[in-house]
Amino acid sequence: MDNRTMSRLLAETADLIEIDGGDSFRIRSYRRAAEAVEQTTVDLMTVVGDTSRLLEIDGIGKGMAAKLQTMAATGTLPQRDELLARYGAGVLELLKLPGMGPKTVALLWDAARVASVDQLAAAIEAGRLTGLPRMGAKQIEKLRKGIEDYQRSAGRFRIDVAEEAARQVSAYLLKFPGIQKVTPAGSLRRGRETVGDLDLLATGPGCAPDRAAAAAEYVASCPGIHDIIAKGENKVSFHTADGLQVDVRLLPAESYGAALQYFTGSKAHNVSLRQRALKIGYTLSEWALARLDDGAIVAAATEEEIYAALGMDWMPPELRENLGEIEAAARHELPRLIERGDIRGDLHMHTTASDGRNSIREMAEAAAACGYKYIAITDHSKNMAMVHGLDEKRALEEIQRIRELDKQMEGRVRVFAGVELDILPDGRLDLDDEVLAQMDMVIASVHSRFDQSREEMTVRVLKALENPYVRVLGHPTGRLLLRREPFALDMGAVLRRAAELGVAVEHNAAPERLDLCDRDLRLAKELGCPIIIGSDSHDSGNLGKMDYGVRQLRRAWLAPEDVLNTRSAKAFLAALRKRP
Ligand code: DGT
Ligand code: CA
Ligand code: CA
Ligand code: ZN
Repeated sequence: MDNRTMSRLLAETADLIEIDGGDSFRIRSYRRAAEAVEQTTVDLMTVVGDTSRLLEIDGIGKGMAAKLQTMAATGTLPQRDELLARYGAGVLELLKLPGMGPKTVALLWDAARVASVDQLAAAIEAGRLTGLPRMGAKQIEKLRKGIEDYQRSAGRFRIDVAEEAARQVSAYLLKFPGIQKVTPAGSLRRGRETVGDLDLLATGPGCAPDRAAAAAEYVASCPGIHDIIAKGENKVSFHTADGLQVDVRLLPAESYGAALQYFTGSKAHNVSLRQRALKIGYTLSEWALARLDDGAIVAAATEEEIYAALGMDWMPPELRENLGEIEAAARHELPRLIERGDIRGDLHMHTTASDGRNSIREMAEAAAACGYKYIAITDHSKNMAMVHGLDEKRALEEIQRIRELDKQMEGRVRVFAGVELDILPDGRLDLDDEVLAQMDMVIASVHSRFDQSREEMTVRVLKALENPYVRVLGHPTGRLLLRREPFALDMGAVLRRAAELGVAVEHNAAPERLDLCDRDLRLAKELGCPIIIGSDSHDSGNLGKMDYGVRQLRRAWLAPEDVLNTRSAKAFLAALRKRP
């Protein structure tokens, strides 16, 4: 353990004691020791056995000397561990937010049981900080901004944000005469719901290894660059103003396929693929698939050639996670994955009746323009008071309006009447059965009390499924990517019961949700639970975001027949849970 780490552990312990309302003398002695350890030029690990040497350091007394010895011997501090067990490691993350000290963390913990950045974001979102001492609107806004900045720099970016950045950088790159083609690789090409950094591959006559200098110069002048991380002949890395890292690689056309394969990954897929290549006497690199013995190139220009030379079918990037796709491609048994064009209806959208921005008609027209045959209008129910959710009376009126509009659409797009119905904290539902009985599409969703225990939440959701009018479980984990963790839930139990009852689970395609995730979608299929996809659009311009969801379905190996809304309107309705 180096001095820096020891100093950090001591400082964190001081903060934790302060959060815990501990003795100020103790807090000060930890802080002084942290400073002393930080400042000293002595490498403490080399002298830690000699107490007298430790005591020579200004700021270290007998008690602290013993603590340094404990840290050196065990790599940790019992006082710190104890407090972390009480509050969770998330409080240390909270302390990294701008303007956040132990006193504020203590206040947030006492008043709102907030103990992590995600919980703070959720508490702000839910308005739970309003009215707390020292938490005026200005202060809350500052916290919100701080969280945004923190999360931006702490790491990953949503797929829609990354895709927009890829689009902008690509458009710029393609204006350079020597660049003819730009392809996103990495996690974005594999359709992951978040990306760590953006990998862009560019090729064309100006990208050859020995004459890419001008192209690299051009890349480095891309508008919107915050700082250049690295600049070589064939690779330029930079941050955008939002903090997203972009790696641009310039490649000759003859090895483009090998590079695309390599930089698409995933790493686990590549490792497995390389082993397969070695077994048949080939070596696979970012430049080519070549023979081991004489280095002769076997394939390099396209991915298809490379996979074919390895005895495999080409496979969609969404499958490349080393989850059996290599074996399936070698057996020529890859599934025909679902595509956006297979989706015939969008089953989750809001209108001005609750928190949407468009009318029923506008949503229907937008759906027609997308080529859909049917939609369901699913506004919120009354428990969502802040968005003016529908009570029984308004829900009945909305059903009327939907039926009328459905007639007026004359079959161009069928418009189903539905609701996104709150599952109340005790598992009861938010509208009377008599009203639900008149709807085609009842999506039941959890929108409150995300903090319930796994048992409570599981009982709550299972109870909701038992209502015979519930046909779909909406966004089943409630996650908001990079903002709110999925709530605790026994997913296996819920999906099994849904399968028995014929309740479908939703994949919510809104890019901030993408819920269920790919792994749980695979589980749903395994358990025989019907699956639907909906865009959860709150704006007629958002229907196209369905694409992000389709990519998650593909990552879950789903074929068109695995998803109910690839069927005709009639077949779709027939496949839903039967009403009593
Ligand atoms: P990310 O950026 O964290 O969302 O995930 P990726 O998959 O985009 O990872 P990244 O950007 O580090 O690398 C892009 C691809 O390059 C990765 O999917 C596979 C390939 N790659 C990177 N490093 C290695 C490596 O050490 N070994 C192998 N086999 N492939 C690698
Ligand atoms: Ca990446
Ligand atoms: Ca990268
Ligand atoms: Zn919802």
